[in-house]
Amino acid sequence: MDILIWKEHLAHLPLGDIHLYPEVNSTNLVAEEKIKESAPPFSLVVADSQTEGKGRLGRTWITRAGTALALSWILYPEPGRLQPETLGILSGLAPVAVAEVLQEKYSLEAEIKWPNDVLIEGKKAAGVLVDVRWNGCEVTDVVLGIGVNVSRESVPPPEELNFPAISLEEAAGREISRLDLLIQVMESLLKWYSRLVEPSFVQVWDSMLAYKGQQVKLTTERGVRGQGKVVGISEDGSLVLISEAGQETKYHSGEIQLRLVDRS
Ligand code: BT5
Repeated sequence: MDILIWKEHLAHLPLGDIHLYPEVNSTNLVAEEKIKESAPPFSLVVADSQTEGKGRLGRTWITRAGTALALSWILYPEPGRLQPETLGILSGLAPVAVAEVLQEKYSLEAEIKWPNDVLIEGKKAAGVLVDVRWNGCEVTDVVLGIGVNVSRESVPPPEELNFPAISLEEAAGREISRLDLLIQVMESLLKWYSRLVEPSFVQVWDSMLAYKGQQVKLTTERGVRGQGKVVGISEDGSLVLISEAGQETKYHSGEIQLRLVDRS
């Protein structure tokens, strides 16, 4: 990653400060530091590699130098824009932005495994970590962390994975510029952030949903939370499943993991 060249190419985007690093512990942790130092809205932290990349629920995200995108975007939602009930929508922002870029710019059949993994050919190509801070009922700041596997070397060995993974270059069968991808993802994030509370956002998220009509199981660390056929995303960003008895239930993302039920 040539920091000067990357910075120059990102300069036209309506972002806050842009911080690019060869290596950090986690771009989300660096972004939290930047918030404490009063980073302006839409500031961006990007790293070529992470030594302690964070996944959800204390898991680890592996980012090897020169192979992937690891970025964190700082948002300060204006008061009243996101309530606790609509916060689920925010978890769709990054996957929708990334999946749209992959579909439109790279002709990849990207899908979203609710709440926020991006799959290609049923394997994980990108993961998203949303860190939110509250003051009472108001969201004060959000760090949207996105990791995308770009070159084949970005994919960790199978023993390090809890779900099959893939890189964009493997799926596309060609080289992909990480800088171009970063610019496209930021453009898409900016577009969808401005439309987050419009019904069209959830419709697009729903149209990208993986496993529609298939049986899935939702689990937490404490066991199975629910099971049923995937119906879609509801207007608050929750996942709707239908049971065999025809009962529809909504699930909020929180600590949930989704897995396809193997009926063979
Ligand atoms: C995620 O967690 O998918 C969220 C990943 C977010 C990473 C970004 S990178 C920039 C920003 N800064 C950070 O520190 N984090 C964010 P989760 O669903 O919990 O998946 C984590 C699990 O995926 C791990 O336990 C591994 O099994 C697997 N994994 C680790 N690295 C991977 C990779 N590069 N590709 C695919 N799977 C991976």
